Amino acid sequence: MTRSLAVRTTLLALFAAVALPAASCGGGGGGVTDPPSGGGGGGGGSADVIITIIAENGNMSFNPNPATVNVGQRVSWRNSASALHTATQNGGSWDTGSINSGATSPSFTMVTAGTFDYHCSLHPAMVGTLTVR
Ligand SMILES: [Cu+2]
Repeated sequence: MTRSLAVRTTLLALFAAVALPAASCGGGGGGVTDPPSGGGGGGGGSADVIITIIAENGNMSFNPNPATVNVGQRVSWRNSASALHTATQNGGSWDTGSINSGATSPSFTMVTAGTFDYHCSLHPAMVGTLTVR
């Protein structure tokens, strides 16, 4: 009895320790993008601009590159290469996660003007630039 109570208390403490930093992190975001809308209607196909991942080929990996979009536009990356790739902003403003060959990432709404460099987290030599104006 006493033992199971202690175990439960420990689990609660662990949960709180994990949950609290995540909660405070959300407040300090101020990022370039709105998070991808979780189940917001059109799914991954609702992007205004789609950047194609061509191949693992340095600064020729993404097309167009550099790409330019307007503030408020939604951007997705479509992987036309055969391997898994990502489009990961260098400062962490967006990260598509692994995109399967032939698949399109969720769309990210660009809410801040600026020039943003990104790369593939699986192949760091794959680099691109997205300008938001
Ligand atoms: Cu890659």
